[in-house]
Amino acid sequence: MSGASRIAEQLDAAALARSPLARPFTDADPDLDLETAYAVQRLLVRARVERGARPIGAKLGLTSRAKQEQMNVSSPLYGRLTSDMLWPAGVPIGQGPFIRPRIEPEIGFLIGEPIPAPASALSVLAATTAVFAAIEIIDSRYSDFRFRLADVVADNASSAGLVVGDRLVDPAAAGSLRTVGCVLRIDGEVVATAAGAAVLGHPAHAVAWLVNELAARGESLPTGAIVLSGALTDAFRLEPGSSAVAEFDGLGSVEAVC
Ligand code: OOG
Ligand code: MG
Repeated sequence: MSGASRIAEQLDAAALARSPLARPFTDADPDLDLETAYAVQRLLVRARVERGARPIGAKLGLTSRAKQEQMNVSSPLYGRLTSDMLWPAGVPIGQGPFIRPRIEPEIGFLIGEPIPAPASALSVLAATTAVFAAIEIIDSRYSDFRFRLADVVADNASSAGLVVGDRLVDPAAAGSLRTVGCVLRIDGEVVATAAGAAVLGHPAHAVAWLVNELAARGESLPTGAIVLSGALTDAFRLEPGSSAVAEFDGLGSVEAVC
């Protein structure tokens, strides 16, 4: 069995059992490389597809300074989203399939046409059918979210779930995503605020980074893909019985209820 298959098997089993791995792989293998880690992601998606899910898009992670500082990892990364990760807005998620979930406010993109590489924020916006408010639910298959870059890439960038707002906004009508304001409330209390520029200067720039990274690995975003451009703020633990609302200027709001 290759290194990637062995790692994928352990991560998949940890997710299914809701039982985190005690140590990240780089503790024993500090040389674990990013290509192996991205190969692990592909195997994890394959396992989900074999269980009936379908790929729906991708997510950026660690695209904001807030998140990089929170996780002590200084490089962006991406992961893959599948249909079994979608949760309806406002409907209690309960424990769901998660170990210790956290929520993040994000700006979502619905991709309407192929984006050639090298991509830019402008070419991404030109190919985007709609932008929308989203809450990403992240979870780590490593105990206490302790990992280095290669570990978290292998763990599909902590992908676990997403809740999507009900307003699809034409990017031309959305105003500048650089200055769009975001307010995150948990149980009514404002816990964080940010602007779109928190995400690599402009959320569309983060999507362009993703397109270019995928192209370097011979991949591309299919038409109809959903892309989460990365958290604007820290991630927050969502306790059972509580509600998180992310509100964005011009994009409306979205609620995740635990
Ligand atoms: C990695 C995933 C981070 C984001 O939006 O920054 C992420 C993690 O913090 O576990 O999804
Ligand atoms: Mg995220």
